Amino acid sequence: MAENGKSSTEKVPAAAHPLTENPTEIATDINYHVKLNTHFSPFKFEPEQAFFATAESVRNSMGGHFLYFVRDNPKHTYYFSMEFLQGRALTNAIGNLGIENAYAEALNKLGHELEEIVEQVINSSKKPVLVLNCIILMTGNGGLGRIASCFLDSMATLNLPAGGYGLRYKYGLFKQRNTKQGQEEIAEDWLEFSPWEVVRYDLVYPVRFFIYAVLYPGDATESGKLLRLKQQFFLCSASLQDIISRFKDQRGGYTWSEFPSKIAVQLNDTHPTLAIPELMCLPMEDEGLGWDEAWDVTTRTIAYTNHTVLPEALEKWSQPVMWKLLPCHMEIIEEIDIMFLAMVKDTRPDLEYKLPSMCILDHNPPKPVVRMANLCVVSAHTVNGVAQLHSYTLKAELFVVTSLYGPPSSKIRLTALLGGFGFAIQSSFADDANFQDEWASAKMASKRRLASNISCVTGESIDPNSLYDIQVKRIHEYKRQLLNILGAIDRWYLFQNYNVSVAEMLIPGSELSQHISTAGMEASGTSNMKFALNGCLIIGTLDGANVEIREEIGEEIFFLFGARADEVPRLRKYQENRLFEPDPRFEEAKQYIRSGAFGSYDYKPLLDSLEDVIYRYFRDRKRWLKMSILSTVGCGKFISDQTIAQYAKEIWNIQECRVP
Ligand code: F58
Repeated sequence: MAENGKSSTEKVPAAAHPLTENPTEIATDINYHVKLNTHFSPFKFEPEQAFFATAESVRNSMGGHFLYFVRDNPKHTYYFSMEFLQGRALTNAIGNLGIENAYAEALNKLGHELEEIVEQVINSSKKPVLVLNCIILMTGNGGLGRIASCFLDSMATLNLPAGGYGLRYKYGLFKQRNTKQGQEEIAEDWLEFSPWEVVRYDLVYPVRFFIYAVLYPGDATESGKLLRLKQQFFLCSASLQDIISRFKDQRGGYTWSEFPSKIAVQLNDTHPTLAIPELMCLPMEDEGLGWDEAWDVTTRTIAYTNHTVLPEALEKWSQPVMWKLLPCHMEIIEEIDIMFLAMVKDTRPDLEYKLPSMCILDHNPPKPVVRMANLCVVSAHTVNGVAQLHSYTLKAELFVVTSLYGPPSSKIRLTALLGGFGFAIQSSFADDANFQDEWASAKMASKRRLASNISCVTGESIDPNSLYDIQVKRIHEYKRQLLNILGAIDRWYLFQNYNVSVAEMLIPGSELSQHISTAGMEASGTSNMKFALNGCLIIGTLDGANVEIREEIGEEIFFLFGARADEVPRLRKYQENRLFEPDPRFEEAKQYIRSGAFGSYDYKPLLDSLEDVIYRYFRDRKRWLKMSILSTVGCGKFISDQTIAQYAKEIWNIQECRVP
């Protein structure tokens, strides 16, 4: 409470800067920012200055939205993520506010084109990739970070009192340049002059660690690992202190027991797991809260999303390192583990044999570790996977014992959307000749845009009438990019620096895309939804969200590939016992690659069995267009707005807070 007995939030004005859609007023406002911004001289009005002034103008008209949330004091959700993979913030903001035309007209009056101005933005999501014949291999990160940004957009679209907490890395992953000698890595100074940052100098919280220069410090060395742990703790501690301080600031005072009815925290994977012991620690240390009350507050506040079932990808931290850096938190974690073990022994002795894999602290020498996913599963009120198959696997195989804690975990599907057509269409349009023509010309326009960009980046020209077959993924063995490369190596292009902006061009411009991970390995996959939603047909395995996409759009418009999850163990055994004979062309292709003589060899037969069908379909233009339209129509359920609406209702229990 503020000193005068009124809560500080009551002093907040209703809105900062009213949103105008009048181009003349907008032009005046942009001019005002040109004159007053702190980065450039007021006498220059080149695209770069115009970009900043436009961004500042848009930013100011958004400010009022936050203030309504503060004034009405509804329950809030905070999304904790070590990664946010943003796209073009200006395009996004203008689009979401529905003021594209007004800003385009205003900029026109000032002698600029909106399309050119938005290109000025420093793309904050530059991720290194290599495209080999439009197979994009991302050595950086993928769906997890992108989904975090899509979710923030959807929270805004749905007027939810919700936001994200992340780190302000000085450098992004790195800019990539592919040369004949290999990959060159260049520091990405993405923060230089960001018009979107608002610094709050009065909000300062003490966190002991202060080093957070880069996203993903190398983890080959102990010091790199330590830095990552410090970053994680920094995110959790500073964010929770900020949340707690806002909570205490609310009208009418506070009691700790009502914290979970005011605040929901969602952990994006295990990277922010330290929020669990920190949310116990802060009120116990600062306000003398007892263990039981702190545990109750924590478990009713925190929910966790798991993004992988691969054991090697489940985060583990060395116990000695944690004891050294965070002794109080380790004491708390140890206590939680003891509680968990006792609970299983008391209530489910039949599951005791599972405890060695389910408990939080793995004491086995030589490397005693803390299993972060287990800590999340034990402490969170809800755990969710990211696709039906993935959630099922989590429940059935990885975290069996969690069902002790309330309702079965993993009930939410998680999806992403970016770029694309955005028409409201129905399946009845799929056979309509006029609609098919419009569809074909929209696809052709996207293909031309992509071709022109590829030509700028690589100097290669691509015939827009050819079939654009594209695969975009983080590099991982289970995603089987290699399989695709084997069939594509003689048709290769170099397309570097894959990022959200490139995706916005690439995905709408594609017609066929590969999602062929070994069934049972991919938690969900997100680009599969983006491609399908953009009328691109999928070659895919029955893995992750492919299963649901195929269900939604219809099996006849999904090119099924490979074995089912339940067949994979048998095939692996076969392979181990040398009973499995791969297609001889597979071996041949591998040998050929080893020989280093790519150019003259014909790789086409390798994928012929599959491609024959595809080319036959592609040549039948009407059939292909119908399938493409039906693919988009069927993808409604994968739009992140819908996912977030479901999270808001089923996990966070928050309501829409409409800005008048
Ligand atoms: C991805 N994970 C999953 N991780 O692989 C994909 O199946 C899922 O659809 C997607 O999350 C969204 O749920 C992912 O992108 C990472 O980027 C890790 C970050 C930390 C280091 C290791 C990769």
